[in-house]
Amino acid sequence: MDPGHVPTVMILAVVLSLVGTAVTQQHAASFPEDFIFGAATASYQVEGAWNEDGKGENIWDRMLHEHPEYSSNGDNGDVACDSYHKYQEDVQMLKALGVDVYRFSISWARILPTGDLDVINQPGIDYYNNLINELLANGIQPMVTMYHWDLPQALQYIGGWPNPILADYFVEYARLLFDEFGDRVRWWITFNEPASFVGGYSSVGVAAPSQNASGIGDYLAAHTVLRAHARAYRLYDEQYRAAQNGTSDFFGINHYATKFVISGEEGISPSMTRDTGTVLVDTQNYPTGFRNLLNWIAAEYPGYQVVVTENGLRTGAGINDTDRIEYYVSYLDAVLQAVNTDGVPVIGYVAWSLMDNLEWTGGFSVKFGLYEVDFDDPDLPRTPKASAGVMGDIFRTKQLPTDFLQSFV
Ligand code: IFM
Repeated sequence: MDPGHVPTVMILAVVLSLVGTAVTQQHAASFPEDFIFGAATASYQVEGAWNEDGKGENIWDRMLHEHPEYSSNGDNGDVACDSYHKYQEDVQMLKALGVDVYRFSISWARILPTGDLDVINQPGIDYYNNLINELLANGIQPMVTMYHWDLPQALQYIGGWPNPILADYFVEYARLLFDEFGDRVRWWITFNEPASFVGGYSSVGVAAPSQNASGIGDYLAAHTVLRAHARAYRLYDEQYRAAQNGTSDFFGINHYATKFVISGEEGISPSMTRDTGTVLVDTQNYPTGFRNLLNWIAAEYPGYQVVVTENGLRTGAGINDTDRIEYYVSYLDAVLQAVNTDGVPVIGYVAWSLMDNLEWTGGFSVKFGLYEVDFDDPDLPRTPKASAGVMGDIFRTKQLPTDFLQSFV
């Protein structure tokens, strides 16, 4: 979700001047030759075809059908960007951007409509095979998120993530993904932003499945997710890694903004918010905060390569998105300083998002895309924004435009 919802880095009792946060230091503006660039989406946000070709219902389908009032303008993912039918066009957009990887997620209910292996939906498997093959044919590596918030509704009927048995279901789902796609997928991500989606068990109307069990359901869900992650990792490590490649583990981090907090208590009791013992003072786009965070990760998790799996800016409509360009260039400069000056082993960066899409309950009016999607036109045409041009140059040359950097010092 947007920076208002996603805890990123918390700094206690820090007062920082945000004036002049742009680049003032001298440093090389080139990323390493083998640095990986990409763009991201997620199944519910772009695929549409919510009930086509045997796909099962998921918890976001259910919530936004039953409660259209939970989302801006009653928007939902029934059609979204129609990437289920337009994936070839999406791949051409990625190719035009010059990306090395495309990060997308698999809709669990599209391949397992009831959540388990009783029913395997071959058209769903075919869809992801076609997408992966199309990417590879165009020189783009798939980076696959196994779970980006769209749990099969059938598994919510048995309690969803707070039920520990969900870890068993997830491992069997993971095994199917490794079996079906692992011969071509080198990048696997188990869960996107667990801290966000377990929030679906702590409040109503913010995230699916919209269950009000604050301070209990979200913790139980988080526990199951941690176990599911660990078990899927072990499964891959022990049964697939040797046969499918010689890959290495990486630390994936999504980052949007820096939060400034002070000690204190806020939020209802019980709640995760209250348990943090912090009060949010401010949220800012502050690239130096990201550089600090990357340094913290390197110190806390030594030996792991780091991939920035999401970073981006929400804006309003329009293709002359200079605010997005400023955001991306200044954040990429922070990454570059972390790599070249601080020696943090960041090996890749994935922009959120390839195109405008359904920003969950924020609907379609919140824009994150490098490509504009015209949601008023039934053909859902895509148009590159100004940011697509600048990011395409960065992705292809692995260089930051220093003239642009200087322009907002
Ligand atoms: O759109 C979301 C994405 O699904 C998860 N990370 C944050 C993005 C922007 O809010």
